[in-house]
Amino acid sequence: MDQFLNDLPKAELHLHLEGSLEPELMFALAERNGIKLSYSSVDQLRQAYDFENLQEFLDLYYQGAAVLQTEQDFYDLTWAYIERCKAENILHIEPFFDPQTHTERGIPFITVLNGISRALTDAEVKYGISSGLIMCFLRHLSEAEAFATLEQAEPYLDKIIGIGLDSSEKGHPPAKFERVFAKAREMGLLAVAHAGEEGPAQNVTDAVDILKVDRIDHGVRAIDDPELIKRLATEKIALTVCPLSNTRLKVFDDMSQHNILKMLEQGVKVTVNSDDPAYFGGYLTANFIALEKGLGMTKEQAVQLARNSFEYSFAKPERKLELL
Ligand code: ES4
Ligand code: ZN
Repeated sequence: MDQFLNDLPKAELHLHLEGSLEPELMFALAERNGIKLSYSSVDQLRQAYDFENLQEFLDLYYQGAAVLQTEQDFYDLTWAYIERCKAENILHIEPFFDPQTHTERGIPFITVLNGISRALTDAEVKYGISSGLIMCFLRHLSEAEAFATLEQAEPYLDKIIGIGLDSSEKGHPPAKFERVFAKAREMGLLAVAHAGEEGPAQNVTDAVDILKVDRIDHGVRAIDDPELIKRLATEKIALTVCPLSNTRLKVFDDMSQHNILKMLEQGVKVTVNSDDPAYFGGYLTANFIALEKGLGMTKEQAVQLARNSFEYSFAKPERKLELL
């Protein structure tokens, strides 16, 4: 079954590039850039990856991203993820990046974007892996800062297919970014948002109704609102669910408690994703394997989940036909 899940053709629709920064690469980049990390070894750093909630993770994740300085650093980060995609038969990707994490520390937006998009172009040329890059706003920062980020992206809209919303969900509801999302959609960008990860089902409803997103990231708390579950199913609003992330951040106590297959059986268009694989103990195949071991996912369910990842991707119609 493990080999079957690895070889199953898949797309990944919820992956933070900064969350694919493995400790080994973090140490190598720190060395290359003359930065001192507050951990003395890769092992010591890995031991710190023991989180009680989303915020504890985010604190380490933003700290780790500080080693990323040059365009080549962003290239190397993205390329390392693409090599994993190649190894796991991931044919299409829609990765996220958090420009504000970098521009806030003085790294130019274009340095970040050029490094990432050069790697994505190479992925297409060398491996035939198609992609669409999604720029996320940090929801703990202000609306004005999100607008400024959108403005920085404006000359490069050929390199970005959509916007997202991530970071601390509690205290930062979707409505805070209503106007930024409206502007981005006017500019022709697609939209997604993290909602219903740690926050309530209402955030999922609001992301759909107020931000008018094309897809929801996580969305697992939608289960608390049966009418919303029915609506997500009938309106085919897909959820990018991240099983290992949810157990590592204690959204669910144990994989046996996860609701992804329950939602699948209720007709919700759920997909499997790895979120921040360097921090949560596994890439996409590992997430599928965890669902088999923890929830008894069948081969047929795995095939349906992988199919959903193609169907609810933002790939161009002609590419979708090849993938499906
Ligand atoms: C994230 Cl798991 C998760 N949730 C919200 N924001 C994030 N950024 C990176 N990983
Ligand atoms: Zn995420």
